[in-house]
Amino acid sequence: MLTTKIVTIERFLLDTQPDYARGDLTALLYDLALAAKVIASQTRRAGLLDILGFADNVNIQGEEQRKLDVYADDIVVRLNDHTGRLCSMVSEEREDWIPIPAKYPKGHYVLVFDPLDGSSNIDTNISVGTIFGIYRALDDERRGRLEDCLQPGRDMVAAGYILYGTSTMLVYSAGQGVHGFTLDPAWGEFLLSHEGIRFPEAPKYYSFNHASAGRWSKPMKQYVDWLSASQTPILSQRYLGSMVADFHRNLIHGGVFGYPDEYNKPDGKIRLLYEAAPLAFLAEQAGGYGSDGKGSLLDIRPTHIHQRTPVFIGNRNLVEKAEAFIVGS
Ligand code: AHM
Ligand code: MG
Repeated sequence: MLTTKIVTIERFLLDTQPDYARGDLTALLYDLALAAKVIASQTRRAGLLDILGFADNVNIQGEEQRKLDVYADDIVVRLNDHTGRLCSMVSEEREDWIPIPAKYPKGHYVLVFDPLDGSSNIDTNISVGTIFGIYRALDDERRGRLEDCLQPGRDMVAAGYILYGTSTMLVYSAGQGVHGFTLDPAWGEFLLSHEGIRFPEAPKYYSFNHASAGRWSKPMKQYVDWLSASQTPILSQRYLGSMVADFHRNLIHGGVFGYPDEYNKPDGKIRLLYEAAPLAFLAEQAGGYGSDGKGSLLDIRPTHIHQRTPVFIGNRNLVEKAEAFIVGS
Protein backbone atom coordinates (compact mmCIF):
# COMPACT_ATOMS: atom_id res chain seq x y z
CA MET A 1 0.00 0.00 0.00
CA LEU A 2 1.30 3.50 -0.88
CA THR A 3 1.89 5.63 2.19
CA THR A 4 3.14 8.81 0.48
CA LYS A 5 1.24 11.87 1.64
CA ILE A 6 -0.91 13.53 -1.03
CA VAL A 7 -0.53 17.31 -0.66
CA THR A 8 -2.46 19.71 -2.90
CA ILE A 9 -0.96 23.08 -3.79
CA GLU A 10 -3.69 24.78 -1.77
CA ARG A 11 -2.83 22.76 1.33
CA PHE A 12 0.89 23.37 0.84
CA LEU A 13 0.44 27.14 0.39
CA LEU A 14 -1.72 27.37 3.49
CA ASP A 15 0.67 25.28 5.59
CA THR A 16 4.00 26.75 4.51
CA GLN A 17 3.64 30.48 3.91
CA PRO A 18 5.11 32.72 6.56
CA ASP A 19 2.60 34.85 8.49
CA TYR A 20 3.26 37.98 6.43
CA ALA A 21 2.35 36.08 3.27
CA ARG A 22 -0.86 34.55 4.49
CA GLY A 23 -3.87 35.95 2.74
CA ASP A 24 -3.24 37.91 -0.40
CA LEU A 25 0.04 36.36 -1.57
CA THR A 26 -1.20 32.84 -0.92
CA ALA A 27 -4.45 33.59 -2.75
CA LEU A 28 -2.52 35.15 -5.65
CA LEU A 29 -0.37 32.04 -6.03
CA TYR A 30 -3.48 29.92 -5.95
CA ASP A 31 -5.06 32.07 -8.67
CA LEU A 32 -1.92 31.53 -10.78
CA ALA A 33 -2.32 27.79 -10.29
CA LEU A 34 -5.83 28.15 -11.65
CA ALA A 35 -4.54 30.14 -14.65
CA ALA A 36 -2.05 27.30 -15.21
CA LYS A 37 -4.85 24.75 -15.44
CA VAL A 38 -6.82 26.85 -17.90
CA ILE A 39 -3.78 27.55 -20.12
CA ALA A 40 -2.72 23.88 -19.93
CA SER A 41 -6.12 22.78 -21.13
CA GLN A 42 -5.67 24.92 -24.27
CA THR A 43 -1.98 24.17 -24.97
CA ARG A 44 -2.87 20.45 -24.84
CA ARG A 45 -5.26 21.08 -27.72
CA ALA A 46 -2.73 23.13 -29.72
CA GLY A 47 -2.27 20.44 -32.39
CA LEU A 48 -6.02 20.37 -32.95
CA LEU A 49 -6.42 24.05 -33.63
CA ASP A 50 -6.31 23.65 -37.39
CA ILE A 51 -9.02 21.01 -37.16
CA LEU A 52 -11.21 22.34 -34.38
CA GLY A 53 -10.47 26.05 -34.33
CA PHE A 54 -9.77 28.08 -31.23
CA ALA A 55 -11.85 30.07 -28.79
CA ASP A 56 -14.54 31.75 -30.89
CA ASN A 57 -14.07 29.10 -33.57
CA VAL A 58 -12.02 31.42 -35.73
CA ASN A 59 -9.24 29.43 -37.34
CA ILE A 60 -6.63 31.49 -39.10
CA GLN A 61 -3.90 29.37 -40.67
CA GLY A 62 -0.53 30.00 -39.07
CA GLU A 63 -1.93 32.16 -36.28
CA GLU A 64 -2.14 29.47 -33.59
CA GLN A 65 0.98 30.46 -31.69
CA ARG A 66 0.08 34.09 -31.52
CA LYS A 67 -3.40 33.18 -30.46
CA LEU A 68 -2.26 30.94 -27.63
CA ASP A 69 0.05 33.73 -26.42
CA VAL A 70 -2.83 36.15 -26.43
CA TYR A 71 -5.15 33.62 -24.84
CA ALA A 72 -2.70 32.93 -22.00
CA ASP A 73 -2.18 36.66 -21.45
CA ASP A 74 -5.92 37.26 -21.37
CA ILE A 75 -6.54 34.46 -18.86
CA VAL A 76 -3.88 35.68 -16.42
CA VAL A 77 -5.16 39.27 -16.59
CA ARG A 78 -8.85 38.35 -16.29
CA LEU A 79 -8.24 36.04 -13.34
CA ASN A 80 -6.26 38.71 -11.49
CA ASP A 81 -7.41 42.22 -12.33
CA HIS A 82 -10.49 42.28 -10.08
CA THR A 83 -9.35 40.35 -7.00
CA GLY A 84 -8.06 43.30 -4.99
CA ARG A 85 -4.64 41.65 -4.61
CA LEU A 86 -2.73 43.53 -7.31
CA CYS A 87 -1.94 47.16 -7.99
CA SER A 88 -0.40 46.57 -11.43
CA MET A 89 0.77 43.94 -13.89
CA VAL A 90 3.31 43.66 -16.70
CA SER A 91 2.96 41.13 -19.50
CA GLU A 92 5.36 40.33 -22.32
CA GLU A 93 2.35 40.52 -24.62
CA ARG A 94 1.50 44.15 -23.84
CA GLU A 95 3.54 47.19 -24.69
CA ASP A 96 2.56 49.16 -21.57
CA TRP A 97 2.22 48.14 -17.94
CA ILE A 98 -1.32 47.16 -16.92
CA PRO A 99 -3.04 49.27 -14.28
CA ILE A 100 -5.89 47.74 -12.25
CA PRO A 101 -9.13 49.25 -13.60
CA ALA A 102 -10.49 51.99 -11.34
CA LYS A 103 -13.76 50.06 -10.84
CA TYR A 104 -11.86 47.30 -8.99
CA PRO A 105 -10.14 47.49 -5.59
CA LYS A 106 -6.37 47.88 -5.61
CA GLY A 107 -4.07 45.46 -3.79
CA HIS A 108 -0.50 45.43 -2.50
CA TYR A 109 1.24 43.28 -5.11
CA VAL A 110 2.67 43.64 -8.61
CA LEU A 111 2.54 40.69 -11.02
CA VAL A 112 5.03 40.49 -13.91
CA PHE A 113 4.67 37.61 -16.33
CA ASP A 114 5.47 36.09 -19.68
CA PRO A 115 2.21 34.28 -20.53
CA LEU A 116 3.65 31.71 -22.95
CA ASP A 117 7.42 31.73 -23.31
CA GLY A 118 8.97 29.73 -26.12
CA SER A 119 5.70 29.77 -28.07
CA SER A 120 7.49 29.38 -31.41
CA ASN A 121 7.83 25.74 -30.30
CA ILE A 122 4.12 25.07 -30.09
CA ASP A 123 3.64 23.90 -33.66
CA THR A 124 6.26 21.18 -33.14
CA ASN A 125 4.76 19.98 -29.85
CA ILE A 126 7.70 21.06 -27.71
CA SER A 127 7.23 22.25 -24.13
CA VAL A 128 6.46 25.90 -23.43
CA GLY A 129 6.00 27.77 -20.17
CA THR A 130 4.53 30.68 -18.25
CA ILE A 131 6.96 32.68 -16.08
CA PHE A 132 5.92 34.99 -13.24
CA GLY A 133 7.38 37.25 -10.57
CA ILE A 134 5.59 39.02 -7.71
CA TYR A 135 6.67 42.26 -6.00
CA ARG A 136 5.13 44.35 -3.25
CA ALA A 137 3.80 47.77 -4.25
CA LEU A 138 6.16 50.58 -3.26
CA ASP A 139 3.41 52.68 -1.74
CA ASP A 140 0.35 50.94 -0.32
CA GLU A 141 -1.65 54.14 -0.31
CA ARG A 142 -1.50 54.84 -4.04
CA ARG A 143 -2.85 53.00 -7.03
CA GLY A 144 -0.26 51.22 -9.18
CA ARG A 145 2.43 53.21 -10.96
CA LEU A 146 5.19 52.36 -13.42
CA GLU A 147 7.73 52.63 -10.56
CA ASP A 148 6.04 49.69 -8.82
CA CYS A 149 6.88 47.56 -11.86
CA LEU A 150 10.53 48.61 -12.17
CA GLN A 151 11.96 46.97 -9.06
CA PRO A 152 15.15 44.90 -8.95
CA GLY A 153 14.69 41.13 -8.74
CA ARG A 154 16.23 41.18 -5.26
CA ASP A 155 12.96 42.74 -4.01
CA MET A 156 10.76 39.98 -5.42
CA VAL A 157 8.59 38.22 -2.84
CA ALA A 158 7.78 35.20 -5.01
CA ALA A 159 8.49 33.82 -8.46
CA GLY A 160 7.73 30.72 -10.44
CA TYR A 161 6.91 29.08 -13.71
CA ILE A 162 4.42 26.69 -15.20
CA LEU A 163 5.86 24.13 -17.58
CA TYR A 164 3.48 22.68 -20.16
CA GLY A 165 5.43 19.50 -20.86
CA THR A 166 4.68 15.81 -20.78
CA SER A 167 3.04 16.78 -17.50
CA THR A 168 2.01 20.27 -16.46
CA MET A 169 4.14 21.45 -13.55
CA LEU A 170 4.03 24.54 -11.39
CA VAL A 171 7.33 25.40 -9.70
CA TYR A 172 7.50 28.36 -7.31
CA SER A 173 9.37 29.96 -4.48
CA ALA A 174 8.13 32.50 -1.96
CA GLY A 175 11.62 32.82 -0.49
CA GLN A 176 11.61 29.54 1.43
CA GLY A 177 13.01 27.09 -1.08
CA VAL A 178 11.71 25.94 -4.44
CA HIS A 179 8.77 23.57 -4.63
CA GLY A 180 7.26 21.77 -7.60
CA PHE A 181 3.72 20.52 -8.18
CA THR A 182 2.46 18.26 -10.94
CA LEU A 183 -1.04 18.60 -12.33
CA ASP A 184 -3.16 15.48 -12.04
CA PRO A 185 -5.42 15.98 -15.06
CA ALA A 186 -7.99 13.53 -13.71
CA TRP A 187 -8.38 15.35 -10.39
CA GLY A 188 -7.68 18.82 -11.79
CA GLU A 189 -5.33 19.41 -8.85
CA PHE A 190 -1.66 20.34 -8.59
CA LEU A 191 -0.07 17.82 -6.22
CA LEU A 192 3.25 18.32 -4.44
CA SER A 193 5.79 16.24 -6.39
CA HIS A 194 9.15 18.03 -5.84
CA GLU A 195 9.62 19.56 -2.39
CA GLY A 196 12.73 21.65 -1.67
CA ILE A 197 14.36 21.40 -5.12
CA ARG A 198 18.13 22.10 -5.18
CA PHE A 199 20.54 22.06 -8.12
CA PRO A 200 22.45 18.77 -7.88
CA GLU A 201 26.12 19.37 -7.05
CA ALA A 202 27.37 17.51 -10.12
CA PRO A 203 25.84 19.19 -13.20
CA LYS A 204 25.01 17.26 -16.35
CA TYR A 205 24.08 19.82 -19.01
CA TYR A 206 24.92 23.11 -20.63
CA SER A 207 22.36 24.87 -22.78
CA PHE A 208 23.40 27.53 -25.30
CA ASN A 209 22.36 28.11 -28.90
CA HIS A 210 25.59 27.06 -30.62
CA ALA A 211 24.29 28.35 -33.93
CA SER A 212 24.95 31.84 -32.52
CA ALA A 213 28.62 31.13 -31.73
CA GLY A 214 29.81 33.19 -34.71
CA ARG A 215 28.20 36.24 -33.11
CA TRP A 216 29.61 35.69 -29.59
CA SER A 217 32.53 37.54 -28.03
CA LYS A 218 35.87 35.77 -27.70
CA PRO A 219 35.53 35.21 -23.89
CA MET A 220 32.07 33.79 -24.46
CA LYS A 221 33.43 31.27 -26.99
CA GLN A 222 36.21 30.38 -24.55
CA TYR A 223 33.65 29.83 -21.81
CA VAL A 224 31.56 27.44 -23.90
CA ASP A 225 34.75 25.62 -24.96
CA TRP A 226 35.54 25.28 -21.25
CA LEU A 227 32.05 23.91 -20.58
CA SER A 228 32.31 21.36 -23.35
CA ALA A 229 35.90 20.26 -22.85
CA SER A 230 36.97 20.74 -19.22
CA GLN A 231 34.32 19.06 -17.11
CA THR A 232 34.52 15.72 -15.33
CA PRO A 233 32.23 13.98 -15.89
CA ILE A 234 31.69 15.51 -19.31
CA LEU A 235 28.65 17.78 -19.68
CA SER A 236 26.15 17.06 -22.41
CA GLN A 237 24.72 19.87 -24.52
CA ARG A 238 20.92 20.27 -24.49
CA TYR A 239 19.04 23.22 -25.96
CA LEU A 240 15.32 23.29 -26.71
CA GLY A 241 14.99 27.02 -27.34
CA SER A 242 12.23 27.05 -24.74
CA MET A 243 13.73 28.65 -21.67
CA VAL A 244 11.38 27.29 -19.03
CA ALA A 245 11.96 23.74 -20.23
CA ASP A 246 15.73 24.28 -20.55
CA PHE A 247 15.86 25.83 -17.07
CA HIS A 248 13.71 23.10 -15.52
CA ARG A 249 15.82 20.28 -16.95
CA ASN A 250 18.97 21.92 -15.63
CA LEU A 251 17.37 22.57 -12.24
CA ILE A 252 16.53 18.89 -11.87
CA HIS A 253 19.76 17.45 -13.33
CA GLY A 254 22.22 20.31 -12.81
CA GLY A 255 23.65 22.58 -15.47
CA VAL A 256 23.74 26.06 -16.93
CA PHE A 257 21.45 27.81 -19.41
CA GLY A 258 22.70 30.88 -21.22
CA TYR A 259 21.65 33.47 -23.75
CA PRO A 260 24.59 35.86 -24.06
CA ASP A 261 24.89 39.13 -25.93
CA GLU A 262 25.74 38.83 -29.62
CA TYR A 263 27.28 41.42 -31.87
CA ASN A 264 23.87 42.08 -33.44
CA LYS A 265 22.00 41.70 -30.12
CA PRO A 266 24.04 43.75 -27.61
CA ASP A 267 21.68 42.89 -24.73
CA GLY A 268 20.94 39.33 -25.80
CA LYS A 269 17.32 38.25 -26.24
CA ILE A 270 15.87 37.41 -22.84
CA ARG A 271 13.76 40.02 -21.03
CA LEU A 272 14.95 41.02 -17.58
CA LEU A 273 11.74 41.73 -15.70
CA TYR A 274 9.50 38.76 -16.42
CA GLU A 275 11.89 36.13 -17.83
CA ALA A 276 15.41 36.43 -16.39
CA ALA A 277 14.76 37.85 -12.90
CA PRO A 278 12.09 35.31 -11.82
CA LEU A 279 14.28 32.41 -12.95
CA ALA A 280 17.29 33.98 -11.19
CA PHE A 281 15.20 34.24 -8.01
CA LEU A 282 14.32 30.55 -8.27
CA ALA A 283 17.94 29.64 -9.06
CA GLU A 284 19.22 31.37 -5.90
CA GLN A 285 16.51 29.71 -3.83
CA ALA A 286 17.66 26.35 -5.23
CA GLY A 287 21.33 26.99 -4.39
CA GLY A 288 22.22 28.25 -7.88
CA TYR A 289 22.86 31.65 -9.40
CA GLY A 290 21.69 33.90 -12.24
CA SER A 291 24.03 36.49 -13.79
CA ASP A 292 24.20 38.83 -16.76
CA GLY A 293 27.87 37.83 -17.08
CA LYS A 294 29.04 40.63 -14.78
CA GLY A 295 26.93 40.33 -11.65
CA SER A 296 23.66 39.05 -10.24
CA LEU A 297 20.58 39.49 -12.41
CA LEU A 298 18.71 40.20 -9.18
CA ASP A 299 20.69 43.40 -8.58
CA ILE A 300 19.71 45.06 -11.86
CA ARG A 301 17.00 47.71 -11.54
CA PRO A 302 15.08 47.75 -14.83
CA THR A 303 14.65 51.11 -16.51
CA HIS A 304 12.16 49.75 -19.04
CA ILE A 305 9.58 47.00 -18.58
CA HIS A 306 10.69 45.13 -21.72
CA GLN A 307 14.46 45.58 -21.38
CA ARG A 308 16.67 42.68 -22.41
CA THR A 309 19.69 41.22 -20.68
CA PRO A 310 22.35 38.59 -21.30
CA VAL A 311 21.60 35.57 -19.11
CA PHE A 312 23.66 32.82 -17.45
CA ILE A 313 21.70 30.77 -14.98
CA GLY A 314 22.11 27.45 -13.21
CA ASN A 315 24.67 25.78 -10.94
CA ARG A 316 26.55 28.56 -9.12
CA ASN A 317 30.07 27.42 -10.00
CA LEU A 318 29.25 27.22 -13.72
CA VAL A 319 27.68 30.69 -13.75
CA GLU A 320 30.54 32.22 -11.76
CA LYS A 321 32.93 30.77 -14.31
CA ALA A 322 31.06 32.66 -17.06
CA GLU A 323 31.62 35.87 -15.07
CA ALA A 324 35.32 35.00 -14.68
CA PHE A 325 35.73 34.63 -18.45
CA ILE A 326 33.70 37.75 -19.27
CA VAL A 327 34.82 40.14 -16.54
CA GLY A 328 38.40 38.85 -16.54
CA SER A 329 38.80 39.42 -20.27
P1 AHM B 1 9.92 34.41 -26.76
O1 AHM B 1 9.71 35.21 -25.51
O2 AHM B 1 9.62 35.19 -28.01
O3 AHM B 1 9.21 33.08 -26.71
O4 AHM B 1 11.50 34.15 -26.86
C1 AHM B 1 12.17 33.60 -25.76
C2 AHM B 1 12.68 32.23 -26.11
C3 AHM B 1 13.24 31.51 -24.93
O5 AHM B 1 12.29 30.64 -24.38
C4 AHM B 1 14.38 30.74 -25.52
O6 AHM B 1 15.37 30.49 -24.58
C5 AHM B 1 14.87 31.65 -26.61
O7 AHM B 1 13.75 32.40 -27.04
C6 AHM B 1 15.40 30.89 -27.79
O8 AHM B 1 15.90 31.78 -28.73
P2 AHM B 1 16.80 31.27 -29.97
O9 AHM B 1 15.87 30.56 -30.87
O10 AHM B 1 17.37 32.53 -30.55
O11 AHM B 1 17.88 30.35 -29.43
MG1 MG C 1 9.22 35.11 -23.67
